[in-house]
Amino acid sequence: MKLHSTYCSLFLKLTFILAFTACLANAAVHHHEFVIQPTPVNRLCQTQHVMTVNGQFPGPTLEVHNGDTLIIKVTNAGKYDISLHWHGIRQMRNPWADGPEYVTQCPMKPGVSYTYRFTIENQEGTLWWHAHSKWLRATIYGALIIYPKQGSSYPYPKPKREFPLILGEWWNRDPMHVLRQAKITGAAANVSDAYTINGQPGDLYPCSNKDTTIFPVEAGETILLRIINAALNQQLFFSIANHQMTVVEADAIYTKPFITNVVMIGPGQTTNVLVTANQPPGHYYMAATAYSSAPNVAYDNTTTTAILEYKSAACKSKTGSPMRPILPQLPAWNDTNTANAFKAQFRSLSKGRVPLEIHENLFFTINLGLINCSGPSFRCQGPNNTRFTASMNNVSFVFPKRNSIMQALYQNTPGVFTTDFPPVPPLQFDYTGNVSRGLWTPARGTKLYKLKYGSHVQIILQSTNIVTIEDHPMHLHGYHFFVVGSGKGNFNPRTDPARFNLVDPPERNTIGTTPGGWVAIRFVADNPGVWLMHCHLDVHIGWGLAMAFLVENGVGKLNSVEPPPPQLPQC
Ligand SMILES: *[C@@H]1O[C@H](CO)[C@@H](O)[C@H](O)[C@H]1NC(C)=O
Ligand SMILES: *[C@@H]1O[C@H](CO)[C@@H](O)[C@H](O)[C@H]1NC(C)=O
Ligand SMILES: *[C@@H]1O[C@H](CO)[C@@H](O)[C@H](O)[C@H]1NC(C)=O
Ligand SMILES: *[C@@H]1O[C@H](CO)[C@@H](O)[C@H](O)[C@H]1NC(C)=O
Ligand SMILES: *[C@@H]1O[C@H](CO)[C@@H](O)[C@H](O)[C@H]1NC(C)=O
Ligand SMILES: *[C@@H]1O[C@H](CO)[C@@H](O)[C@H](O)[C@H]1NC(C)=O
Ligand SMILES: *[C@@H]1O[C@H](CO)[C@@H](O)[C@H](O)[C@H]1NC(C)=O
Ligand SMILES: [Cu+2]
Repeated sequence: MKLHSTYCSLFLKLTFILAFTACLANAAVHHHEFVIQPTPVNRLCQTQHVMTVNGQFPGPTLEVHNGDTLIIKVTNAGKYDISLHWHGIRQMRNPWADGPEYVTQCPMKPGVSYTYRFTIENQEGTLWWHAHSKWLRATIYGALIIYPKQGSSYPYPKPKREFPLILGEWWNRDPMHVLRQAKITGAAANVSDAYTINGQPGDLYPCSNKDTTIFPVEAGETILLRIINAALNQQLFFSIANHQMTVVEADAIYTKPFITNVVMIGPGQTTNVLVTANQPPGHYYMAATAYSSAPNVAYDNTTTTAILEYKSAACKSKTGSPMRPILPQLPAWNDTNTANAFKAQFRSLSKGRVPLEIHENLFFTINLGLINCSGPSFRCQGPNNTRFTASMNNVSFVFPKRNSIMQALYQNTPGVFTTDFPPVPPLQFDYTGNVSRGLWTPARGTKLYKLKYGSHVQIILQSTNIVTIEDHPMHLHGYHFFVVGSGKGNFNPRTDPARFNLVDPPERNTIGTTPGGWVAIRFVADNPGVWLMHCHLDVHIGWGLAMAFLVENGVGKLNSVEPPPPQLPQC
């Protein structure tokens, strides 16, 4: 037994060295410089001064191969504290490069630079990067495309062309001002004035027509759209007039291909689709509009468009009849059935790695909430003189202010966080029923949940009817998780697990809680560090809809968090 394991570990080490050498032969190191700076951007007939990277909106697209290393020097030449997050990158043993402010690093103050260094390990597909400070990600985001390792290819026919298609949200104000107003009033922040595709609202908005994003195709060819939802606060439906889409990948994991007329995508998620230009040459609108799962909640009801343009039809006017593009039919804003049916089609292409034996059986309620307000009335503009809040398991997450959790952990600084996040709700109630008003106000805290290295974790994310039911796109940093099941109403631990898909469940980094229902996820805690889990609607994370895991080190250096890089920003 002993001999065998020594042999195995020797063998593993050898394979590791061989693989590592092979990697070195092929892997590239990409250097980038990002300067955060105020930039005038003209949209909807007016100019806003918003923060961008290098003056670009959306920001630069990063293109790498699986196995490559990125070294990105970020300089904050703006007026707000900021940090950047490489959304979906696993950052194995390297939480220092993950980015959420006050969690894995202190933000960069104006004038400060910080260099993010990380290597892509066994991930390929579409991810993205964005600011992880306040509402700065409204304008600070870009695509992060990971091609297969040099010499390997996609598990689907190579498309003729590829395009990032980034959905976003635009305010006729500096988004930081919109956030500030909401922080003062306690009410929900103003909804956006437009949605955008690659930064452009499109033909249905004023003063936008001449800049509408165009996706050129040759008749007959198949293209790949790398759809990213970078919107701050809104799930979106996306369709292309007269063209079907074949979903092949989501959140940088290949899926079993399936055909659809509509994609529903939550903030934080990515979805790759193949589109074949098999229609009469012409111009076809690609459009996105809100999927708003909460009844009675204000949302931006506008529609953004781009144009799929057959090259042979390019010279003809896109507006003059009969060439005016056709609009696709989009689902109604509240079409939860279509959203759920779309989500239900995802299957992972590879199978067999789902953890079957569970060591940590967690149950997290995802709650909005209200705080009864006694201050001046301008600060109590939530429903019936309240302020909005949100929580998981009744803990409204408070981001530290004087240190980051990772830095406090590494330096053994007490008083920054505790590790008593509850594994189950402190109180059981009819989660999706009529929740008594007395239960709507959560406690506050910077509470983490500790996980042993390598433990098998299952979490039931249960949406509740506190204030309203809603689809919350829950994002876990540092991991991909298997989505093994979902359903309506309250999770039933006796009957629901029997229906779990443990064969080929999709793997994601962001999944919506079924509105008025639950979703079950599993992962192996093989990445030590502090990893935030939160709702990717920024309006909700600001109210405290977050928690963090502290995944302990395993045995030996290769299973432990790396030492912090030089020049980590200080708070
Ligand atoms: C929010 O919307 C209200 C009503 O339309 C408007 O009066 C206010 O100026 C807006 N605030 C911001 C910060 O955009
Ligand atoms: C969108 O909302 C605005 C104001 O909330 C309303 O006036 C308008 O009719 C709505 N438009 C559509 C297409 O529903
Ligand atoms: C969706 O909203 C419309 C009003 O905009 C309403 O008539 C319809 O009943 C709603 N559908 C569902 C499924 O709630
Ligand atoms: C506000 O108060 C009214 C009247 O008591 C009640 O009908 C309504 O449900 C309350 N709204 C919230 C969100 O508590
Ligand atoms: C919810 O419960 C409260 C009392 O706890 C009651 O006043 C109210 O009518 C109930 N609402 C519904 C829709 O059942
Ligand atoms: C807040 O006020 C409501 C009545 O408006 C009451 O039902 C509830 O218990 C109060 N919550 C707290 C935490 O005081
Ligand atoms: C949350 O905690 C607060 C404060 O301890 C308590 O008043 C409230 O009833 C709790 N609600 C739930 C849903 O556990
Ligand atoms: Cu949310």
